[in-house]
Amino acid sequence: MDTPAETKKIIFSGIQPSGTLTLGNYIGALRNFKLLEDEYQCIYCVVDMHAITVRQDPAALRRRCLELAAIYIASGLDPKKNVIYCQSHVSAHAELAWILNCFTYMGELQRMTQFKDKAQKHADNINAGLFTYPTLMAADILLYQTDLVPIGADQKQHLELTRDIAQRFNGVYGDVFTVPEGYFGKVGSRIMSLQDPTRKMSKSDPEDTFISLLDPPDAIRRKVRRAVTDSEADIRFDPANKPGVSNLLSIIAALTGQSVEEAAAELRGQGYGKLKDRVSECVIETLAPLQSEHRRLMADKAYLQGVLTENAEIANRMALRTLRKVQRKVGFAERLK
Ligand code: ATP
Ligand code: LTN
Repeated sequence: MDTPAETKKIIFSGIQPSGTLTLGNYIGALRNFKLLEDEYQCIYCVVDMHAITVRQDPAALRRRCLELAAIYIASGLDPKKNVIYCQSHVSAHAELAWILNCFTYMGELQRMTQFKDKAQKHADNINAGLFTYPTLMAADILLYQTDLVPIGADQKQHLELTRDIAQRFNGVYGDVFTVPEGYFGKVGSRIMSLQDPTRKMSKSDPEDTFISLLDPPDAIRRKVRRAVTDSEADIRFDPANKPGVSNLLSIIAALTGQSVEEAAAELRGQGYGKLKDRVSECVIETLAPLQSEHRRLMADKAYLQGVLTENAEIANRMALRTLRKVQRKVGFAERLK
């Protein structure tokens, strides 16, 4: 693939290699990545620089970067049509992030709920990277003149901030950045933890709170069977009063294409055991082809490394166009080469 055609609109999204992806990542983000593959030029990034805002084991992080690239491909994304690469391989991300830091207010960053959550979870390591995480995310998106960003509901606030930064910068220097829109799936844009259905499912939480995309069928059945519900026996979608049951219904709806009401109607009167069996069945069926393709890809690391290298070159060419323009606009000394 050459530098992508200029006529197509751009999609950009990223996932952190901070653990094995969860069913929440899949339903909220990954499965939407493929929907617009033909209409848009899609760029999917392994955001390893974001991942180190929380302490990572180096060997595990390196392995998970390849694992995530394999998951992107196993979910059906063709690496010849989609630009799949690692954030740290394209230095323009860090360079633009610095400039955008100078266009972002402390007060804006202090309001970010992800920062507040993570600062609480990692009270011993509230580093500056965790605080400025959203300006790096803004750089990721704005570097590629992105039109659309498929993400889960938890990232809406970061996307709003990205739009504000872009508009602020454009207000000073003219139309430098495309102002991106979010793309949220109709159901499942916030899948909740199996153990605490008032919190979102997260890949860096304890094992029994999430279903991993690579969990074998027996682990999926076990985790779903232990999922927290409530003391009634009524199967209905009511997130405020029945968060656990509603979460399970959202999973079924997202994976079958049914509405949550249809999923509830089909199971009405059958008890939570049957509801859970249905969830496990849908999840196992959805993940089986992804898992076997992932296994096949992980056995060929040279291929994965080749994909990442080639695509980083394409991403780099695209990103530099924006970065050079931004550097000129803010008044950095001219480069002769
Ligand atoms: P971490 O726990 O390390 O912060 P995470 O599981 O929250 O990670 P990210 O890599 O931050 O995952 O997110 C990747 C994508 O998945 C984002 O678009 C995010 O909005 C989406 N996502 C994450 N968790 C959920 C969830 N529980 N439900 C729906 N979408 C989700
Ligand atoms: N911040 C996101 C991951 C992320 C991202 C991005 C998503 C980093 N850069 C650019 C979309 C576009 C998260 O924590 N889920």
